[in-house]
Amino acid sequence: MKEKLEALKQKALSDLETVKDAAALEQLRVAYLGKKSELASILKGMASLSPEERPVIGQLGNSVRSAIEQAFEKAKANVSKLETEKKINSEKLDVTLPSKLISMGSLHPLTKIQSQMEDIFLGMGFTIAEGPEVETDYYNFTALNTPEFHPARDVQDTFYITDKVLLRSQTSTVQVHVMEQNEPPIRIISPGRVYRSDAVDATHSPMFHQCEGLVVDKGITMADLKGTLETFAKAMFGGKTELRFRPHHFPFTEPSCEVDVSCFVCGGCGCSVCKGEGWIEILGAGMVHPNVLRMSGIDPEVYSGFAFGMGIERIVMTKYGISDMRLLYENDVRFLRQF
Ligand code: 2U9
Repeated sequence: MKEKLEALKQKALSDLETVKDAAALEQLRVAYLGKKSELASILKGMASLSPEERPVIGQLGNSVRSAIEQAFEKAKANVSKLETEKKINSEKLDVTLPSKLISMGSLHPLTKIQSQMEDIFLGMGFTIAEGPEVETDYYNFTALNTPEFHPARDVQDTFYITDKVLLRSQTSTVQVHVMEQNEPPIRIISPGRVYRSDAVDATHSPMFHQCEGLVVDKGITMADLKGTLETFAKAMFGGKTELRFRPHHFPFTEPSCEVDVSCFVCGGCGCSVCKGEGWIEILGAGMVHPNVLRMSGIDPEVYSGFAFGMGIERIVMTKYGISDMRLLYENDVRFLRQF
């Protein structure tokens, strides 16, 4: 029995030393240490031994078991190491391989210019005000000194949802809400989408973008308007830009003007961008009409203000030399990739 146990131990240790994977290791565990293993049956057969032999064989049996157990633990650690190495090798990653090309998007030119405008006005202490694109005719026209049947409603003809509800034709609607809800001082810009009942062509679209501005406080004059717009124009078109103010008429401002910048391409000598004029029209502006202030609950005897409005498409087209507005809405990546 002694020899049998010794032989069993030698065989188990040599098998465990060469085992390479977890499944084979489990088979060895069952074969050498399991309930139905040879060792178990030898130890069971000890009952038939003489009382002198029993403790000797018992002790030997136990030492064989613990030797096999120890060898098993060692083999287990070895197998786990081998399997980790195998996994690492099979999942090897070559970090030096060239990566898949990620195509980078870019901001739409309208978004780009709008955020440049926002940055410039934020830098001058303005805040950005937003409001709904669906409005009542009161906020779009009446509150802006353009009552029902006023001819100025025609030039801003828009899309009506009902008799009184429409798509805003200017973002001034937002500024009326701000005046109703806040005491001056007010210093806001309102960029956003506006709608007009216009047929599509190279310079018209039934939807376009505006950036309007409004300042209301005590003692605001045309000088504040000129200074603010000059700072804006220099930041937008370059430090050498000069402004030209031409008298104009808007129902919501009095006096009103249109504003041109000296051509940022030729500097004013005349070129194809300014069509030989030396000047490019960029916006309309004026001192807020006293009726407009009064209708929104601001006393024109105490406060005055200036306002301005510009079409973002127009600025984008002049800055980038785009001759057809439709390109801005077609989402052709060959066009958009250029910005
Ligand atoms: C309030 C009072 C007055 C906003 C102004 C203009 C002049 C203007 C046009 C530019 C090109 C519209 O997009 S466009 O067609 N806008 O010329 N807008 S003054 O005046 C306001 C705004 C809000 C309460």
